[in-house]
This record gives sequence, C-alpha cells and structure tokens, in this order.
Amino acid sequence: GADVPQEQKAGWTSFIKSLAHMTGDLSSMTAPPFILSPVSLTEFPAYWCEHPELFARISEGSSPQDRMERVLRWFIATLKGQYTTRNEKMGSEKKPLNPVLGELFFGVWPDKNGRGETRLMVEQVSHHPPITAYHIENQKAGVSLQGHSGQKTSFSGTAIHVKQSGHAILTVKPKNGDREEKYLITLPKLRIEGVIWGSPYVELADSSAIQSSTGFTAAIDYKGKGYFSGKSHTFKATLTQDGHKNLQTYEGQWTGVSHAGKQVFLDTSAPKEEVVVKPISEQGEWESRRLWEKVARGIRSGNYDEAAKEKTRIENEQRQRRKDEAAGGTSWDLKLFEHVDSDEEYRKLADMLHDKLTPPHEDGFVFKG
Ligand code: HCR
Repeated sequence: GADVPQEQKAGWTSFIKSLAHMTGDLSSMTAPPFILSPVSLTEFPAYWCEHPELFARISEGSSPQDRMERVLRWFIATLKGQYTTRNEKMGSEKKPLNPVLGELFFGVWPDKNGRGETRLMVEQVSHHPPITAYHIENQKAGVSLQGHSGQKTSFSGTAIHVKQSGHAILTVKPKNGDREEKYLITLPKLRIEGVIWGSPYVELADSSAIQSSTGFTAAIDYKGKGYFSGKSHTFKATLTQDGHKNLQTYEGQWTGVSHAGKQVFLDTSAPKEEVVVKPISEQGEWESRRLWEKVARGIRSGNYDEAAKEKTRIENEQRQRRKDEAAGGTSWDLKLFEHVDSDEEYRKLADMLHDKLTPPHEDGFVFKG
C-alpha cells in the first residue's frame, strides 16, 4: 500500500488478509490507526440534508411531476456529501466509529430566508448487525424524511462491496393544497476501491429508485469510469409514470454537473451547509460526540493508545449491559423509534415499482415523535 504509513504496513497487510474471512460485518473489525475516522456512523444521516434549501423547496412544486423532479434533484445533491466527504476532509474514505446500541445524534439546520428550521434525530437501533435510524423534518416546509440504514460487506480481493439495507420514506405536504405524498427511496450499492493502496474511495454501483405514491418513478443507474463516459461517479436517471413511457432522462456526475436534455439539472458545486450540533458540554451521555469524545480525541491527535483504551472501556461497558439485561430478562428500550416487522409504507410503495423489489417486505423504524 503506497499510502500506508511505513510503521503500519504490516498491520494493513494483515487487515486486508482478514477481509477475506469477513462475515458481512466490516464495522466490528479492528483496523490500523491511520484508517480510523473519529466520526461515528450515527452522524452520517446528516448528509441527507446538507442542502436544506432543496429539501424545503420540494413542497413548493406545482404538480406531482414537478415535485418528483425536485425530490430527484435533492436526492442526487445528497450523494456527493454521503460518499465523498471523508475523502475531502481526511484524504480518503475511513473506517467510522461503530455506534453502540442507543447512541443518539441530534442537529439542526437553522431557518434562512424563511425556509424553516430543519431538525435531525438519529438513534442506533441495533448493534449486531449495526442499524441506524433517523428522522429529519422541516415542519414549516411540510417535508420529512424517515429511514434506517445498515450494510452488508464482502471483499473481492481488490474492492470491498457494500450492499446497503434499509430505505427512506419522504413525506411531502404540497403547498398548493394537493394531498400528502410519499416517496420511497432505495439505496445504491457501493464499491470501495483503492483498498490495497490504503487510500479507499467509494464508487456507486448498480441502481436505486425513488417511487412516489403519485405513480411517478425515478430509476437511477450508477456507473464508474468508462461506462456511460470516461468519467467516474456518473448516473443516469429516467422518469416514468405508472410504468409507462419515459418522460425525461437526467444524466451526469453526482459529484459535478448533470443535465436534463440541454438544461442543467443540478450543479453540485453550490456550497453545502453542515449540521449544527450542541457543544459537547451540553450533550447527554448517550449523544455521539460526548460518548466518543476521548476516542475521537485520541484518533485526531495520534494518541492511539488513549483511543484504544477508551474504545475498549466503552465496548466492555456495553457487553456488561447486555449481560445484565439477559440475566434480568429485560431488553434495551429504544428512545426515539419503534421497531415494526413490516413497514407498511415500504410495502405499498415497493409494490408500485415496475422492477419489483426484493424483499417485498422490510423492517421499519417508526419515529415516536
Ligand atoms: C461502508 C462504510 C460504512 C457505511 C457508510 C454509508 C453506507 C452509511 C450510510 C450513509 O448514508 C452513506 C454511507 C457512506 C459511506 O461511504 C459508507 C462507509 C464507507 C466505508 C465504511 C466501512 C464500514 C469501512 C471500510 C473500511 C475501509 C475504509 C478500510
């Protein structure tokens, strides 16, 4: 690995070897310090709303088709943040902190130009396998997003393949008085390239979809270098209604500019707005940045012994809690969400999709409010 620090080369080689035996959950594996991120996965749902303007303006669309197009634009605009932020901030994709059960993350995007305040609430709802549930809402705009996210990982020898589980459901109350709309958002597959060199980055693969309760579908295909064009990070989306004719095609780079016909559909160079989070001193003990404070400090300052010691302390405490619960016949209570075996909204919207989804049912996490 060309980008691996000299003294961690042996550790990196054995980490890569161990990837071959991985059983679907990479998050719990121990990796060399240079690849560790001081940020927990519970913070990632914030990437859904780093363009709060685009999120809020969905409800201002004048027709179901106009609103579907706004949903697609907002969705494509989130991808750059979701999948390239660590490369921009830390030089490569990194291994996020593996959240503990019950870990929380809260944030807001303040009101600006009357668009309304957007609030984010996140809870780690499962540890084995890791599942993160989130709720984002802008009450004034009448737009909210409810979802959960998990990952299944495998290694092909050169790339890590990540299949995302979970989905998100967007609820929109149109400003023109049309009735409430729901949009099912499925998640793309990821390929993590550059692993051998120690400089991982994400490429999106296969496809994902957005299905509206109004009958509109956006089917999105993702390709890397040399498929649609010589460019990396490209997508091509097609808009249809009730599975009929193709109404519009959108294509370009999800990290750059995309077009609908001759018109610019989205230019991702517009600045993003990071979520505003309370200072650690005002956070509760289950809130992510407070919970991981010392681990994060150790990683940031290169004091890996402190980071490892604190991480072990947190993990042991978690193990003890689970033992106590088992002994007492109790179980951990979720604070913000309620688990349901089959998400009704998912089932209904998935059924409207032309290319049927597997599975037809999915777990859901209902926001308790
Ligand atoms: C796969 C991944 C953890 C999950 C991350 C997810 C899929 C989480 C949900 C977000 O909405 C989007 C997202 C973006 C990230 O790119 C993705 C992470 C990339 C790496 C990480 C692995 C568990 C760690 C891999 C370790 C490598 C870098 C050596």
